[in-house]
Formats: sequence, structure tokens, C-alpha cells
Amino acid sequence: MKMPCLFHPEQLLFKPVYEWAFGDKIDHPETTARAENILGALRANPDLFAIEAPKTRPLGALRDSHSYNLLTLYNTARQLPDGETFYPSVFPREGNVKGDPTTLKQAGCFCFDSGTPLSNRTFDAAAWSAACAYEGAKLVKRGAKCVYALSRPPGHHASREFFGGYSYFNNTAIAARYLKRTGTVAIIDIDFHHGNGTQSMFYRDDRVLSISIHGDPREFYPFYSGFPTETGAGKGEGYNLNFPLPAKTSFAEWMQIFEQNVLPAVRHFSPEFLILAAGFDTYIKDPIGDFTFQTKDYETVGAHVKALDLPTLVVQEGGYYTPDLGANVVSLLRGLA
Ligand code: SP5
Ligand code: ZN
Repeated sequence: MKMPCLFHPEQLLFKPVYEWAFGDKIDHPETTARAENILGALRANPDLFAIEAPKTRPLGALRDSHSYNLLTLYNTARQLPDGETFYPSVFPREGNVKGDPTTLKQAGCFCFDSGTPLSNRTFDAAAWSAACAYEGAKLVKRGAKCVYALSRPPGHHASREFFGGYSYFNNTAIAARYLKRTGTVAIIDIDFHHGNGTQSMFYRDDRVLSISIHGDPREFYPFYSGFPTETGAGKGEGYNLNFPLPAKTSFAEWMQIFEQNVLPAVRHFSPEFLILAAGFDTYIKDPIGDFTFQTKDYETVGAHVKALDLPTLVVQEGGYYTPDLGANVVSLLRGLA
């Protein structure tokens, strides 16, 4: 049985070219080459992986998980000329500002950083990226053991009303929202960065256990969330877990937290479904992350996740050392297969 892998070519139409990082203009890390490198690595293993395109964009699910204003703003961006990008760079500090999502200049009302541009293709690429996770969730619900959604652009920083962190629609959260209709869901987010958007979407939810293991927010993006004190609220109290780790954390140190805290929490919750929000910016050569994983380590992670013996959807998140990204993805999926 080959592992289903989901990807749609229209995901490649959105091409951010640069971002402002602490005042410097840098090449944008979230390139189309990332997805192309992953596709190449999947195609090189035709005995293991079956690549298919999602058939439709899940417009209803996008509306269920995200605000009307956010969708309207992406629609407004479709008026941009080809090849042009808009970077929000002015953000309101007052919480009660009502932005106008039909005016691109007010995009800062719906965004939280200046590294996440809009273009006339943002909506289509991000909607197809979400479609991969959504159709992947459907396959898992229908009985697939493990499915990989090659979601790009990524999603785990996007909340109901805000985009940022290269994320427009929260692909992982959209899949979790679908799966939780028929059972409880655990999300393990292993991206280098805290999954702040995913956390916010299930913060008051006791049907979705949201766990993130990431670089300490005192030092790393997104800086203001991902602390261990954020444990959920209301009936969701206790269903959100954060494990921040210091710069230069080794795989052995990471694995110790994973085995002693993350996996036992999932086993205790005993969900019907598992979603692995899989970022590879923990890789030693990653230009943004600061951990020291090697390619073979992802296979070890995959094998430990497989041992949970849960129907599993893997959703692609970050990972910016493009030459080795596909190899790292295949390593993880080999462990899960
Ligand atoms: C999905 C995901 O992984 N999003 C990450 C967004 C991180 N954005 C902030 C990047 C800051 C770049 N700093 C460059 C430092 C180079 N040493
Ligand atoms: Zn990341």
C-alpha cells in the first residue's frame, strides 16, 4: 500500500521574492523550490508514494476556519498586477480597530508581521495548499493509515483572523476541524517555530489536543507565544501544551522531551486521529531555525510517531534549507510507513 501524497500545481503560482528580517532585505525563504524539491524526492520513490492532486478547493472549510475579512482581503489582493507583491508594514496597536479588507493598504489590520506578502495568486495557492490537508484528512477518515499533505504555503502561524509567518490559511487546523467532527484529534507540531495560529484556534477546545515543541519564544519567532504557561482555557484547559527549547538543542535533547512528555501526552489523550504538523526548520543547515537535526533523525521521529498506532495526517509546515528538504521529508515518511 503506497502512501497517498497530496499536491496541486497551482500552489506554485505564488512566489514571494523577498522579506524584511530585522531591517535587512533577504531572499524570501518560503520559495516554490521548496515544494519542487519535495516533489522530486517523492517521485524518486514511486514504490513508496502515490502523488495525487486534490480535486477541489475547500471553500466552505476555509470560511469555517477563517474570518470573512481575511478571505475578503485575499480576494482584494487578486487585483494586484501580475508579479507585484504587497507587504503589510503598519499594524494597529489598538485592539478595537476595524480594518477595511477591501483596501489593501489596511492589510496590517489582518496581519501580524512584515514577512508575509500578498499577490494576486496568494488566495489560489493558499487555498490549494489547504485543499491538500483537507483531502488528506478525508483519506485518513476513510481509513488510510498515513497520508502526506504537501501543503505550501505553510499554515501553522495563521489564526482565524490574522495571517503572518508565511502562513495564510491554517492547513493543519482546517484538517483538524474536519476530523474532530467524528473523533478527537491530537496535533503534534514539530516545526522549529511555535504553532501560534493552531494553538489559538483550539485554545478552548477539549476535542483537539494541541502540542508544539519549538525554539524558545524569548529568542525565536513568533516571540510572544509558545510559553509553557499557555495551557488552554475554558473547557480546553489542559488541552494545549508547549515545550520551548533553547538555541542549539541537539536531536538527543529534543528526543528526550519528545519521548518523555509529548508522546505520553498523546497516549494519555488517546485520540481517534493524529495530525503531525511537520516543519523541517529544525535541520542543522536551516537558515532560520537553530536546532541541529540530521536527515536520518526525521526517520527516528517518524518511527516513534508510527508507534502511537493512530491514523495519521502529516501536514507540511516550514523547512528552508531547500537542497535537503525533500530528503528530510522522505526520511520522516519512511519512519512512518
Ligand atoms: C512556517 C514557518 O516556519 N514560518 C516561519 C516564519 C519566520 N519568520 C521570521 C524569520 C526571521 C528571519 N530571520 C533570519 C535570520 C537569519 N540568521
Ligand atoms: Zn517554522
